Amino acid sequence: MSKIVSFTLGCLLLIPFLGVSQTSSNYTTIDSTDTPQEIIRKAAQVVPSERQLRWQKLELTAFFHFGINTFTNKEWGEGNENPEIFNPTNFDAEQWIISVKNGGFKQVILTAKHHDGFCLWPTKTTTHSVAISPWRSGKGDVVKEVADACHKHGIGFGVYLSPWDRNASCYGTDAYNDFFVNQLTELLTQYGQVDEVWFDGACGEGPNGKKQVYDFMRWYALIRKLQPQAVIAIMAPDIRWVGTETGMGRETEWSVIPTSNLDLSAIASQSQNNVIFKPKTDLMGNILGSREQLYAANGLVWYPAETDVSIRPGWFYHPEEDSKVKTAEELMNIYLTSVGMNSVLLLNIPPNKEGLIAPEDVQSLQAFAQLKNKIFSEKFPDKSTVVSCENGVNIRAIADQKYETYFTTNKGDTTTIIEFDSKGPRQFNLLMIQENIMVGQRIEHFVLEYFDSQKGWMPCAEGTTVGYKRIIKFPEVSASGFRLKILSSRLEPTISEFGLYYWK
Ligand code: FUL
Repeated sequence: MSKIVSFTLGCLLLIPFLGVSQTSSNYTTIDSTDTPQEIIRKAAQVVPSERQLRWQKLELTAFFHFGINTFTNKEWGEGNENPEIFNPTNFDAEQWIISVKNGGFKQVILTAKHHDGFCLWPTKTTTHSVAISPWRSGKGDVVKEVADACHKHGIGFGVYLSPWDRNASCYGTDAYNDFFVNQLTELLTQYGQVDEVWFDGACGEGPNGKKQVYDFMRWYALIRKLQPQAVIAIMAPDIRWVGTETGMGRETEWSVIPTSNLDLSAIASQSQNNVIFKPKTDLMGNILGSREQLYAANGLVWYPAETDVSIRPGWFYHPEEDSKVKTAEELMNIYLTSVGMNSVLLLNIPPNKEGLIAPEDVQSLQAFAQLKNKIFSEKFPDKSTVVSCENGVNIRAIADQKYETYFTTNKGDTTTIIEFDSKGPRQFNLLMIQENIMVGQRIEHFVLEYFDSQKGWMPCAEGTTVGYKRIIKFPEVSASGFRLKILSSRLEPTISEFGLYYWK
């Protein structure tokens, strides 16, 4: 019988530091001789690359859909719009960046070119750009001003460059790949550090339209060479689309998913820093990385989800949607179903015709930040909580507010129970758990219980995967005893942070 370790969280200064160094890889191959147990063990040790980890920790990123559509009041341009209609009257990139920064957002992505082909920077590749617009007499550069504002305010900067281009005459021919590489090169060499490059999969050409074979591998190699720290998202190797545009993630969200039809030997011959493949696999299913799915794979890769959604019904600004901006409460619910479901939120906030984030959106972002801070500032367990655990080390780390330090079970134990006694009733309706993904994603099933003096231990929240962050909203309970039961894991589970909160 293992010894029960029990103490209050008061003496936090004595916490031993359990540091982690990243030595493992963000992919692994599966050999034909691997047993199911061996495959699961391998999956539990796949970790994010450094650039994936940095991105995951951002939690909140913002999208700016801005361009010719802002002036035609459309969602998809035709590609034949007159650049003279692009004329923001009061353009202020710093106002965009300050607005999202005040909302708690850490990185932004600008639509440097949407499907209509209009470029927000004075590119040498086409005349269809800001350079022949009346804005700043053709001397303006939206990409530069947004990039400069990001760098000034310590916000990550990313670019969206639409592969589908309805304006470029070479679209549909081999020459388009050169054209695209030239556009990418300009974006990646003229504006300082770029932290994310976003390739949209959308193409509305239809069966009789132009057919373009994109040279993705060439594009990825170029990005790795010019901006090695940048994550490449969506039609890309580092980050996948979650599969919805509503802000809804998956209940069971594994960041390690199977790969198939891939030349894994080519991948294995490179270091993880140079991995430039795009997993060919179904990304729309309810569960992408179950045990059964892993057994059938020839490789496993860390490929985390990004949840993109707009603060308004459309991606671009439309004045008639000013009254439909999502409220702070709606944004909070989206936070719970995106970041709280092991994903990063990419929230679109479209600037208006003036070239500003509209007051409705600014107000909503600010109210969201206030609400979020209010909910998560009252933390439990706190100094007076008694915590006990049967089998594990470093239990105090779950409340030290340091992601890198973590609790884990004794070798070979894939389940555990952690008990909390608040010495008096406390009311909660939110559960937050973080695994230390720097050693892998492992937890498969957990339940939170509270102690009822009449009925004994009663469940109040239950979940499957945790990953970087899992938040569950449950009907409020008031109790002084709580316990977290980890019922199943792929390897010794870890917990970096744990908390119960109350959203009134
Ligand atoms: C889609 C595009 O077609 C939309 O216009 C928008 O850019 C969205 C983020 O991705 O695929």
